[in-house]
Amino acid sequence: MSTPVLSVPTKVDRATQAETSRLTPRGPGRHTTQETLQRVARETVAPAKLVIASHREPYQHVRRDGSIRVIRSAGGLASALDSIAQATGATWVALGSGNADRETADATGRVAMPPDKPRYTLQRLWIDSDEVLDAYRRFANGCLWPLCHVVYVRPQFDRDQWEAYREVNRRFAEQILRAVGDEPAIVLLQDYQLALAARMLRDAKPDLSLVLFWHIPWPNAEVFRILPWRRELLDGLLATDLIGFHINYHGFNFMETVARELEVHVDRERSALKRRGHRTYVRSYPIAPDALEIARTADMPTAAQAATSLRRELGIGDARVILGVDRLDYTKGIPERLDAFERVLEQQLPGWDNTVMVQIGVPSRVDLPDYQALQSTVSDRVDQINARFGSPGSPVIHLIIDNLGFDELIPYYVLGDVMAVTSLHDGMNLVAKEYVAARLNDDGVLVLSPYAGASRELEHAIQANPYDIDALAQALSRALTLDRDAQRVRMRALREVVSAHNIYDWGRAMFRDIRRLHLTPEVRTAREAV
Ligand code: GDG
Repeated sequence: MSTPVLSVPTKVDRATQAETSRLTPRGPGRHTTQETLQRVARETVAPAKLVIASHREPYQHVRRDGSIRVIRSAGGLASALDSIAQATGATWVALGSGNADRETADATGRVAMPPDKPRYTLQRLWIDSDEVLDAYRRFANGCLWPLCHVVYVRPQFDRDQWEAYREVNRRFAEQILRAVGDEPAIVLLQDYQLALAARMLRDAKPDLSLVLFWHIPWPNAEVFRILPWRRELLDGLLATDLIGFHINYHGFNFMETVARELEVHVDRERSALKRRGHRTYVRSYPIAPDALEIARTADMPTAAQAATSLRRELGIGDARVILGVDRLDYTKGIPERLDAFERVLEQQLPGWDNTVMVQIGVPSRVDLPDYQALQSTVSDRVDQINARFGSPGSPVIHLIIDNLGFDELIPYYVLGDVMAVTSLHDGMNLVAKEYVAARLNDDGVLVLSPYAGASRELEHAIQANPYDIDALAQALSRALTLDRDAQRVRMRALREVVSAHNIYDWGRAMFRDIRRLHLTPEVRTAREAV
């Protein structure tokens, strides 16, 4: 699943295929298990050390009602990285964020994880100044996030925030170096919060193998060039040996941006950038959920029962359900989705009758004004549309602002007849793939924005431009009226795609490339010695 120029085929994992055949259709090949990923990671890393670094920690300690609980970070990405860390005895550096994090770690912030069966070290990092921490977050989420997403929300350029961002990256680099010591090591950096750390690490310890995965889009060079500190940021990223994106297009944009801003040799043959003798490979690794785990949960009788209870609790009887599940983020196109549904209702487009929308909005970045504004816009629009088309006690849109557990979320996927993913821009969008993974009966329809990375793989979704409200309304209407046979044809094709790659393939492909591109520490060291 690794592209662009090099496509790396992986072997069929036969044991898993047998197990998955009932719950997931036979995709074009294979399914990596957690164990396979762990083996590949171990083989790749040994005898070096592995350090993972991310903004968010995999486990938080939280004190509530007098007792301390461990909360595991939700989602497939956290669990894949957790398996890698466990298999390799890694050190994972992340910001401490739980209110009982300090008292549960040792004096240097180290704590053994997972709590019940310790296999690796979580190295918590404390940034003592709230001001620096806040400014770092604001730079990441108020500048880099809108800049990379091209959603016409003006990025905030603030020198103090940039400096705080650099400072927090420096603190990450320091902690990583401490974890590495004198040993050869591979460092896996996660995302746009850590763009500068690689350069600091490379300067301090040139023999490190540095890999970074960028989870959000990379815009085109023309958009990126407004960032006042673009050269330093790009220089930071070019200290990596390998940088991964979800789709080729983001990688191409990145290469183009670097070529415009810095003196580099663009090696299209290898899909790499060479600068001052150092080569950075650019690859795509489309992320995916654990489709089997989702299918297993959706297959449990409790999921169907929960979906039925939801119908009762929401009072929606046998109405068709258009579902939305998103962090409350302006990149997700939630107001556009509401506008399109309103148009379906006002124009009485086919399928309008006996249809409701259920929108789950997970609160996010609530300290930033753009996010507060979005939450009010969404609530106000829902109220307006309900006042126009609903009746007391039976709204046409149910807005649920909550952070649900994984087991609570799956019944919504079972409930949704139409899933609307209308991102204005999105690195991948896991929700689209999770919905497909949960549709065991091959029914249901996915309406998908072409600006989500997922649209590259999910070609059998009904795709519609979320900026074009009429087109989106037409797409919803079409989805609502698609007959069962047509649903089945599309959903089967989608399910083959989603079951062909899972989150473990994502990690495995990266480790394979580390080996195949000769990026492991011992090979790097041998090469440099020649
Ligand atoms: C970034 C990029 C890229 C949703 N509601 C609840 C909940 N979720 C889970 C979903 C899904 C995840 O959150 C959301 O992932 P997305 O990919 O859709 O979006 P971002 O959060 O913006 O993620 C994105 C991703 O990174 C991975 O690289 O795909 O493009 O923007 O897994 O299931 N989880 C829980 N409760 C909820 O209420 N527990």
